[in-house]
Amino acid sequence: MRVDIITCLPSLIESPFAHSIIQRAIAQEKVEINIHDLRAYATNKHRQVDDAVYGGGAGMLLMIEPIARCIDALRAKVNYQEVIYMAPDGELLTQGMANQLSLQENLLILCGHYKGIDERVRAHFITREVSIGNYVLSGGELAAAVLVDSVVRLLPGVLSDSTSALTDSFQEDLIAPPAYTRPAIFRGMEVPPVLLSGHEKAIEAWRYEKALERTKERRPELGINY
Ligand code: 6GU
Repeated sequence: MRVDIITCLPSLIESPFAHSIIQRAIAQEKVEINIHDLRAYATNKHRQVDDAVYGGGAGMLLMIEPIARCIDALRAKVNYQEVIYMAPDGELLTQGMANQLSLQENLLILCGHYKGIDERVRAHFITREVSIGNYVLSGGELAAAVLVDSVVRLLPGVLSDSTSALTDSFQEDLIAPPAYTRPAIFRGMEVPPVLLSGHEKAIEAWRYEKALERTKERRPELGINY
């Protein structure tokens, strides 16, 4: 997979990709992540990428011209299945959306200011708008990092145990069951004995039951029909 990210704050979004699972996915060439500084596509000598809103009002909007130049330059080389704009009023990111995006070859992601971008960008360049939740962030960068993380970890070969993505919370609309590691007893707190029993079938049944219980208790809206 190839992911291109357009931002006017490149350093804000570099670090999340420089660690752990995503860093390894990049090193193993399962994904290529390219960050593009919008300022490099500015047209005036001040490298201006935002301007005041027509009609008045507070805040600055990202201008269409640098964005169009940047997207055009990228599109001349790469065929993107989706051109995503990170926006608080976009479609809510779900595990289902991450699964679907993980099947694509090339994604282009545009991060905006919190006041947003010129509406003509949304109308003419963007194929999909994504939000990571019902709260407002100061820009799209952190949201883009969340989106990319949720997608890249699903790419084949990225997680060492290939089944572990399938047992995540939210796959199958279930919350993951409780999990334990050594020691078996800590200050009198015991690990459920079934997990130490070695009975694979019994363990699987226990985990499924706990996953159902947890989902009902914590996130009943996720419910599949039990
Ligand atoms: Cl994608 N952007 C911003 N600015 N705020 C958000 C968001 C995105 N998702 C939730 N809040």
